[in-house]
Amino acid sequence: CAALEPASGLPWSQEHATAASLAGPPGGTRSVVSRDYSLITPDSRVYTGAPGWSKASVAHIVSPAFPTGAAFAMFIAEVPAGGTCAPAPAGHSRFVLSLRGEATWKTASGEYPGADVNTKKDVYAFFPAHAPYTCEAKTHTTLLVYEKRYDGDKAGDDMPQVLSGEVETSPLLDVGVEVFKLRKLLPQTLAYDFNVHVMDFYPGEYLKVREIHHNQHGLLLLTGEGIYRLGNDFHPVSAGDCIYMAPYVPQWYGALGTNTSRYILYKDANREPA
Ligand code: UGY
Ligand code: MN
Repeated sequence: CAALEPASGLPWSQEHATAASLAGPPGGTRSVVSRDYSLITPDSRVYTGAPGWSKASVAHIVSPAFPTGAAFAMFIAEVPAGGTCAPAPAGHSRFVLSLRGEATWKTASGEYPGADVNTKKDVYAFFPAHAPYTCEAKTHTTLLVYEKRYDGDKAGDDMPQVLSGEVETSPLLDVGVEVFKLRKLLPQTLAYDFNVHVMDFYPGEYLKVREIHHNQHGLLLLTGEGIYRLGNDFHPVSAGDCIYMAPYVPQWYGALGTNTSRYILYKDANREPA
């Protein structure tokens, strides 16, 4: 079936893999999957066609298939020029961050006038579960995608909206005792049942709080390198690495190297622990 043909072109993540780890010993990888977290480095990613997407290939990083389940999905999609995306599964919201390339997103039949979105590198977009849309790549685009079945129970009449913006122009937020720079890309209101954080650390900076919390995370390290603590394990990490954190897994990051570490993460929010 044509829709399941893999994309042409070198996946973004395998460009990282060439430098980071494909040159290492055969069979060696920093990737690890444990009961309550996974670290998936670029050399371990497996791309496949995805139903309803044309020309595209996706690497699933987080999904309900994780041994202890996951409340959301995270994947990286490679969509060559002219390729199209399927919408999120029925009842699911979708957040995308463009890692490179350009794409247009149109909501169905003008139902949400003015809500059409163009994505290019570092532009993000959010599509609520009730707003169907189509997507076409103008140039080869690489997308980080988060999807979650929408829990509207607490939202009342406050409906989530189609949103988009640029990471860099999204405002910096107060971080209390912490030192990293923090952006939250979605509104902190009951209409939204998760948020997406972007966090920047200069080399030598680290999380003051050795976090343990009920919320799940799906993280992509966009730039830099450092040490990620997951449970009792300390992992060297570098740009391109992805991490899933299950509820209550101890977590901590220390930035090393010479470049700013920037990571993006999914965090369920605005609901009681379920
Ligand atoms: O908001 C958070 O839970 C975030 N600070 N966690 C993390 O960076 N691992
Ligand atoms: Mn956290």
